Amino acid sequence: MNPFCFRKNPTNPVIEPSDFPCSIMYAFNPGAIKVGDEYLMVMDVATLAQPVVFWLARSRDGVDWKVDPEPLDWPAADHTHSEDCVYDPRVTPDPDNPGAYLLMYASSSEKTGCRLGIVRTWDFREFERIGIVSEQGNRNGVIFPEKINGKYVRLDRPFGDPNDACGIWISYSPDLIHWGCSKEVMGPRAGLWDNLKVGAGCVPIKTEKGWLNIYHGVTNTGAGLIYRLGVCLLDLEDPSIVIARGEDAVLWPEHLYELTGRVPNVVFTCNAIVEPDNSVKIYYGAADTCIGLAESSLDELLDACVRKNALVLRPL
Ligand code: BMA
Repeated sequence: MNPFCFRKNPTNPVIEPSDFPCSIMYAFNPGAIKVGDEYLMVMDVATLAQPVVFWLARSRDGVDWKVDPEPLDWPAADHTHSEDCVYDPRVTPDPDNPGAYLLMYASSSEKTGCRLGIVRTWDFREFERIGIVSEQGNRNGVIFPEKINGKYVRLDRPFGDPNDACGIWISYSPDLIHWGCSKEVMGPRAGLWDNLKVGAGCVPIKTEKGWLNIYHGVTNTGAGLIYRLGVCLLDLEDPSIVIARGEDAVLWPEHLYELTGRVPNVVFTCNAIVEPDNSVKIYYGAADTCIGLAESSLDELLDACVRKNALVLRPL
């Protein structure tokens, strides 16, 4: 069994700030999907003047990307909230509207803090606001691609003080606007690579064995945080139940473009693309500065969900 289940593309980073038609500072944390034969990604972009906005890029082969001339035409916030900055878009096919997509994202404002927002789009040009759907102090929201027991389901990561430990929670909704029945799904693990914070990464992938999630885990080294990715499997009918959670990280910062940048030592993903041959692509933010591509397969990721690490010290 190969412990390195992701292979990073040798041409990484596949998108970097110099690929943009105008000067920007950083491009990272994309939500990426495949529509027909075309790959699309909506990414976080820090412009020279503003905090983070969303920007679209397209590709025919998943490696060479063409970045749009301008940021997305993002709908203005209504009177109910303010939004200075948007980031970390997760793109889910809309379970009720074939051909449409829901973007769940972090909506941040100096006045009201960070909350989760949802918009719907049919063409990635126009975006219809569904609403701001969490309390203050929440991000890393991910909507499942199917309703479960008639309800929309999401994972998210509520937080208090940004340096406190936090875990992945689940909530349910009849209409995408009102969410409830929230409970914790999994938290950090003492002694392992994800011992401080864990948050949902990609939109969950339905497999015969359960909902596969590639999640991020954070550890504090004393000299700063490290963001890595791991895998877990949630029950198909009741995704608040964790069936399996691999002990090993499956992707971690190791190359210069992942180790240095706006925020060093970060790999972070928002979506995974399953190809017809069951290979899996993730596009990931590297050091909150540029974007890498890593490839694996469903089989390798499912194996990684049940893998123990023989070197972990266990109580006698
Ligand atoms: C998380 C999010 C991500 C970011 C990561 C590392 O909390 O804010 O957007 O990539 O921190 O800075």
